[in-house]
Order: sequence, then C-alpha cells, then structure tokens
Amino acid sequence: WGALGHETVAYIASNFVTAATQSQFQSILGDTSADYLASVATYADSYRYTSAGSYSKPYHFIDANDNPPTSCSVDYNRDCGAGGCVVRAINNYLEFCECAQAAKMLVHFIGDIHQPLHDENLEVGGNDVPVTFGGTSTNLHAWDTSIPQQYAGTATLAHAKKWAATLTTAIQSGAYQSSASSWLTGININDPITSSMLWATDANSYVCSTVMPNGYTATENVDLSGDYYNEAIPIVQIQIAKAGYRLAAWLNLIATGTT
Ligand code: DCM
Ligand code: DCM
Ligand code: DCM
Ligand code: ZN
Ligand code: ZN
Repeated sequence: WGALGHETVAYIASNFVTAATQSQFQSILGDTSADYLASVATYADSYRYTSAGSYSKPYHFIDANDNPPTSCSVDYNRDCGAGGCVVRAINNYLEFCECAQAAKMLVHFIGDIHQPLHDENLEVGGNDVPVTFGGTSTNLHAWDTSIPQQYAGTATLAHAKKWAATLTTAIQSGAYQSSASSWLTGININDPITSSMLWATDANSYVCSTVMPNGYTATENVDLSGDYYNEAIPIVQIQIAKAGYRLAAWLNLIATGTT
C-alpha cells in the first residue's frame, strides 16, 4: 500500500486496541497523540530506501510462485526467499518487540501483507504489467495507491482518519460485523509464521479472483479507473479493514505479554 492505505490500517487498529495496549505503544513510540500508530505507518518505506535499511526491501512482500488465475497459493518454504519476506519479518519483529523500530515495522508489514499483489511473484507483484489509470501510464501495482486514492482521497492523515472511521463503523455495526470475528481465526502470537501465512493466503486468493481473473495479459493496457476499479474497490476496502482489525489484535496480544 501507499501512505493512505498504511495510515488507514493504523487508525483502524488504534480504534480496536485496548487502553493498556494504547498506553504501552504510545510509550514505546514516544507519542501520546491519537496519531501514534498512523504517524509511523510509512516509516518502513523510508527505511528501505536508506543504505542501512536496504536489507529490509524483501520484508514488504512474499513472492508466491503460484499460477494465477488458475491456481493461487502461498507456501512459506517455497516462497519466502533467502533474503526474507513479509511473513518472516512479522515473525522477527515480534521477537525484538521491545524496540520502537520493531513496533513501526509491524504496523507497516501487517498492512502490506494484506495487499494481494504483495503476496504474488508474477510480473514482480504486478509492477511489470503496464496499465493506465485515468489515462496516465502506470502499472498493475497501482493497487497500492491509485485505486485507494480514487475512493478515499489523497494520501493525507486526515483522509486516512476519515476512511478508517468508515471502516471501523462497518466492523462494529455494518457490513463487516458478522465476519469480523472470523478474521481472527487461527491468530496465535506463539506461532507468528502460521498466523501471518493465513493472512498471506487470504490476500493471495484475491489475485486469482479479482486482481487478474483472466490472467495478467488480459489486464495489460486496461484503464484501471473504470470497470476494473468497481470490481477492485470492495476488495481494497475489506483488506484494509482486515489489516487494521488484525493489527489491533496482534498488538493486544503483544501488550498482554503472551509471548
Ligand atoms: N516510496 C517511498 N520512497 C520512494 C519510492 C516509493 O516511500 N523513494 C513509497 C511509494 C509507495 C510505497 O513506497 O507509496 C510503496 O511501498 P509499499 O507498498 O511497500 O508500502
Ligand atoms: N531484523 C529482522 N530480520 C533480520 C535482521 C534484522 O527482522 N534478518 C530486525 C530485527 C530488529 C531490526 O531488524 O528489530 C534491527 O535488527 P539488527 O539491529 O539486529 O539488525
Ligand atoms: N513489490 C512487491 N513484490 C515484489 C517487488 C516489489 O510487492 N517482488 C512492491 C514493493 C513496492 C512496490 O512493489 O510496494 C514497488 O517496489 P520497488 O520500489 O522495489 O520497485
Ligand atoms: Zn506495494
Ligand atoms: Zn511496504
């Protein structure tokens, strides 16, 4: 996701953490404002472009070597490369969870693992599939930015907070209320690999159903802002909602010291 998606995930999580989790992470992050999670949600994207942080570039995704749209799957041993991947990163930043750096990274990576193309190897997660968006040349990885922004506005904290409020209401009393508890099925702080593989597999399934239902060549040079957008935006919304809800649950489990 781009900044809008990551910040929205963080605000949703802020709405579902316990008071004890909130004060613990506000203390770790040295920020007692309501924006304590949203303000660090894009830190990992800045860090990966520094020379000290270049090792973390593969931590943003897992390159599923599946065969969409015929067959979608993620296999940790097959797909998590020697340089690491988002599933291993979620595992490792739990082990080092006393530091602010780890908290920042977790807020970001639990967002990215919910972006379907971050759970797909094909065409470098869609980066090599040329498309247009409203007439402007881009690539299929515009799932990060252009699709969310057409719905919720430019990447500002204010737009993220507003979108998060809408999705929080949907989780509490709206379209997602009946399924939200099932989003936490299998979550186990003592087994982060298995937990985050469930999230990766869930997100990856949308590569077959929605991202490229007729294969990636059928999406080449399509303008994503019209009919494609109408199919994609409900999936973007539910994936952002799941990411925020699962991030809150994960931070609550860390804060209660279950590890
Ligand atoms: N990005 C950045 N710095 C750059 C280039 C890109 O912060 N020099 C951002 C733009 C996208 C984001 O990275 O919003 C995409 O990364 P991810 O999906 O891993 O968060
Ligand atoms: N880290 C990681 N996986 C690695 C190396 C480091 O998840 N292969 C994380 C753990 C720490 C952070 O990066 O939270 C900095 O670690 P260090 O200073 O030990 O490199
Ligand atoms: N990306 C991905 N899968 C890959 C490589 C990159 O999901 N195999 C993501 C990370 C960024 C975006 O694509 O969100 C652009 O990556 P980069 O800035 O490394 O070109
Ligand atoms: Zn991306
Ligand atoms: Zn990222």
